[in-house]
Amino acid sequence: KQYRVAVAGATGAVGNQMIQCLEERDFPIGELRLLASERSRGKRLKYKGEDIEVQVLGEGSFQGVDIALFSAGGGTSLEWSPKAAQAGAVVIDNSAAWRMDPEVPLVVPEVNPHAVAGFKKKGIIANPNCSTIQMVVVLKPIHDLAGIERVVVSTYQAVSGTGQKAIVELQGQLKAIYCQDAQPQAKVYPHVIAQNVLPHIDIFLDNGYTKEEMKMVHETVKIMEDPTIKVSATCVRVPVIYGHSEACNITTARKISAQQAREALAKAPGVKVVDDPANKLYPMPLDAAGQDLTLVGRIREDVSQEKGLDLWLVADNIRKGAAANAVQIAELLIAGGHI
Ligand code: A2P
Ligand code: 11C
Repeated sequence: KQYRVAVAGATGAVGNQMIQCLEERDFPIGELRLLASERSRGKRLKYKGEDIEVQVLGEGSFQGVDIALFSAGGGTSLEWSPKAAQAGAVVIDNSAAWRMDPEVPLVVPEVNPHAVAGFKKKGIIANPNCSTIQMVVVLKPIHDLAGIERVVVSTYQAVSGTGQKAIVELQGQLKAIYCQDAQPQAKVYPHVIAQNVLPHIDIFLDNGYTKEEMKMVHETVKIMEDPTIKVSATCVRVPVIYGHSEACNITTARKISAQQAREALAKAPGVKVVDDPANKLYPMPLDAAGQDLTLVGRIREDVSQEKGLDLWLVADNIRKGAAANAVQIAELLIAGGHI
């Protein structure tokens, strides 16, 4: 069977990668509809060597569509996901708009694949935040083995998480500094990101955390289906283009050795252990970019507590953190006979 697929936000950093993931994974597509804003009217994008004209998202865009992948911002998702579902499509939404809605499943296929069935209530499945996705892929096998009580995570997030405009901004600032002997200008972020590190992602909340940090707290519990897991996060933007890195300190209910954790992770789906410090091998964004596995290394027993582990994980935030995870969810819908 072939499916009619729409990508809303097809011209963006994630939307573009969604098209590439559909192509690479040879998704059974009968018709591919590419949607964006008025700004992209008439633009053409390539899918399997064919030029497809981008259409302006509007009434009628989802008529006859089986699966609608959304990555066009929270406002667009809030307005258009229910309309797409109403028109008969199953929506897989990459924005934060629907993630914590109890009637919308939040799915990472390696962690809670069974949850996709819950799409029937609203016709929408939410794709988690990129920082959460890569962390839960690694937490799941450790939770199954030792029971995770608490995670303290610090992130090192790439600018592509903000979208195409932030990639252009970092590149422009680097060019100003190194090629033009000029002052770098900040527009997308409140400060210059080139040569800098910003402990600020998304808006600040009343409790002193940012919204990005609290997404990691709440989404982890929902995906892992365990409200007892406590998370505290510090989310930081670094001048990297692709690939989010995370330093995780984990407290477990039962003591496990670093080697036991390494063995469980080596068997886990979607994970690749890169942990050979003697040969200077550990996960890095340049190695994680352009592929769909979450790389984990620096796995060690925490010297400050008996039942604790420290580890370092890196994934491509646009692929596993967004586009690839969304396409995997679509594959689960087909495999489960839901569409
Ligand atoms: P456009 O390129 O026409 O502005 P990114 O996350 O890289 O910034 O990309 C955002 C994506 O969402 C782009 O494809 C953008 O289209 C699309 N988008 C933004 N606002 C709207 C809207 N109101 N309707 C449809 N698509 C939108
Ligand atoms: C970032 N994680 O790196 C964000 C991007 O909730 O989907 C994705 C925000 C979200 O900036």
